[in-house]
Amino acid sequence: MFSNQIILKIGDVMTIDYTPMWQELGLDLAGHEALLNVLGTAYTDIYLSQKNRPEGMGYFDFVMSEVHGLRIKELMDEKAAGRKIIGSYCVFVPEEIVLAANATLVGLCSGADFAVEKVEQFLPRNTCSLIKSSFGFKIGKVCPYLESADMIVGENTCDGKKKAYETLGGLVDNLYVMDLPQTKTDQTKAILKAEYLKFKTAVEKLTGVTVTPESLKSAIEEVNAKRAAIHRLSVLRKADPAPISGLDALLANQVFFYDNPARFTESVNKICDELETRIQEKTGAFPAGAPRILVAGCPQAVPNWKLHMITETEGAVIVGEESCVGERGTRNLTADTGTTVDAMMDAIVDRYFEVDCAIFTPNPQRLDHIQEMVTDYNAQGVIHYGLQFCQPYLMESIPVEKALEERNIPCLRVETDYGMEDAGQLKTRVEAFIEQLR
Ligand code: BJ8
Repeated sequence: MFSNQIILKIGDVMTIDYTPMWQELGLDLAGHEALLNVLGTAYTDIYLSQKNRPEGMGYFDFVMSEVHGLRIKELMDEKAAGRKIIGSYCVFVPEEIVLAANATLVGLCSGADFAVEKVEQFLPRNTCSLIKSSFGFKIGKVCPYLESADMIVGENTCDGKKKAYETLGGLVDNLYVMDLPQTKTDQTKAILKAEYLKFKTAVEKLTGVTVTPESLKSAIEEVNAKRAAIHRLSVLRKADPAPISGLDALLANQVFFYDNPARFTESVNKICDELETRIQEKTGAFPAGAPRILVAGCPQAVPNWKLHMITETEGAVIVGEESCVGERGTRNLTADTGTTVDAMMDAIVDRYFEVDCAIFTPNPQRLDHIQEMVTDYNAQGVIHYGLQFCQPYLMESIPVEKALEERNIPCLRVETDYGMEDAGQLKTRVEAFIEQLR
């Protein structure tokens, strides 16, 4: 896992040395190797040890084994052919605009601790793990996505990110910061449209390609297809027995941000065909009747698999993620009926304005959505996942818990970070919660 190997097809293994590419990107080779070793071990222990996995997960195993190898090589080839790479930290950055201007959007690594001591020279200790991680990957020079990006997009969402981007601007020379509204009114929708138009102009300037009605329509269709495929996978998780583990479904949602969109769509649809057969045959990743849990809260970026691992090791199955690496980020499609760039930009604004991130105030849609998901996915309980020091989601976890309790749906509020120091304590709490659901 995470080695210099390309598996062309089963049984046909070719070794490629990516070191020159990583060197060219300016990665710290020793730090990068240490990171890959940790990731490889974690992936083997957490993912490959699972029982009853769908065969189609072989594709995601392959993607993960090549996440810093073949995928980066593809991006470098795109760059050599004149295409630009844009990195993003948030689902508010519209992939439709990026694709329409002939660029590629990639999610930037922020799911693991790295170079924490150095990071704390730039950020206060009480900053959430996600923000610290994004700095750690930059300062440690271990993220080939970040280093290959021609433009890095930050967004003014929570206070932590807002202020962190001011500092990040001193560490990189290609940061673009997008302003986002924090309330939802007609006026703020107009602000979002103005920001997206500004972003379109910046991307067009970067690529030298003007967005046309044709290119925007085709980009909307491509991103919609990707979202529809991952949503199809989500819907299949409603079955009992669940045809796929929460860990595997989380991985598919994480790969959503890295993979080539067309290939991702095809691979997810293929795995969905397999899951439909499993449902007919009542073959599950977990036995029928296993306690079913919905996870709601902060996004879980690669390789943050901690909560899913702990929960599923205890015998419960996670059936959905109300998260930006999950349904919050993917559930809505962009209307593709517009015929002009302006009409399609309006459709894009409409679509993204529905994202119920906790940075919005008030944010009642999120409470409704969590309850809808509980019903739709037949979840018996909800684990609210909050990263330490994340005020928006930790604040919202209290009304979420209250709303669920009023409906007699048990809710466990978890506040954690990327470290494993609290794994034992977390395991005890999750174990007790699962007992309550049985
Ligand atoms: S749309 S959830 S991806 S902002 S965990 S950095 S909120 S202190 S990540 Fe997010 Fe966009 Fe919203 Fe989604 Fe701040 Fe909280 Fe840290 Fe967070």
